[in-house]
Amino acid sequence: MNTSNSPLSEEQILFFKENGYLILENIIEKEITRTWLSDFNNYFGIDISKSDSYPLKEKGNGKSVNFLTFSDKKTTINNHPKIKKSVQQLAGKSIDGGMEQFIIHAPNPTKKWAMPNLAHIDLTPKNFNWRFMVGYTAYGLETKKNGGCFIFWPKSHKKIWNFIKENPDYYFDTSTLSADKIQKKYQEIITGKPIQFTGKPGTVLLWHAMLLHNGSMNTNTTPRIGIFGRFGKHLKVNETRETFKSLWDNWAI
Ligand SMILES: O=C(O)CCC(=O)C(=O)O
Repeated sequence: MNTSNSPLSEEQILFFKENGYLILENIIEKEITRTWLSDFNNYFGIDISKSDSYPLKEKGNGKSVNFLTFSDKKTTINNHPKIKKSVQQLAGKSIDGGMEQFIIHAPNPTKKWAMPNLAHIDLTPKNFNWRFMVGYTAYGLETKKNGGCFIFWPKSHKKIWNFIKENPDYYFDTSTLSADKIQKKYQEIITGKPIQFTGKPGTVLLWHAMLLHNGSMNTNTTPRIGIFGRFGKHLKVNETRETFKSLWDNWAI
């Protein structure tokens, strides 16, 4: 990785196209990842070292919560110059960051880790006039195996795109089926071993919008502090989100 306007190498771009994800190690500076931790502490009013009393609700993957308060917009990943340039290299200059959030999975060390029952792709709401292209995940604390990792199925972006092309009833943008039914179908067609994204703060996982993924249980002793966001393009009048001519039709690669 270099620092020019084209930070990604050809190998990285090919890897992203083939696998639907790309891991950028140590791309975010420590000063920034530290602010995420203090945002987390301020939000809960707790000290990070006291990991047994997070005021979180029980959900499918354990206790989790979404919250949206970044203390400083400059410290969000959407605005990070190296990330933005990398995403622009993949998806073109007119891409914008949006829908950034923290998603926390509280520690649950007394439980036995198990795979999540369901997985999904992020269906951008129909009335959201945006072509969602690249998602990202980063962590505020080092996240190890079974520690509430973001789980994803490599190469699933291609299978899901091809499936929708052949089965337009399952295209979320125009489908009359419920989101639940659509997601279940996507899950049915994906086989193979998923990957738990483990990493230190500062490392960012970029993922294709149609990559099958989910959160997972955190049976370790530290909270999973996830920072998530999405990059997409605002649609012009009468522009559709997908042409289904080529998977990379609206991309720069
Ligand atoms: O919490 C996670 O690791 C996954 C979150 C997720 O699936 C999503 O934001 O769509």
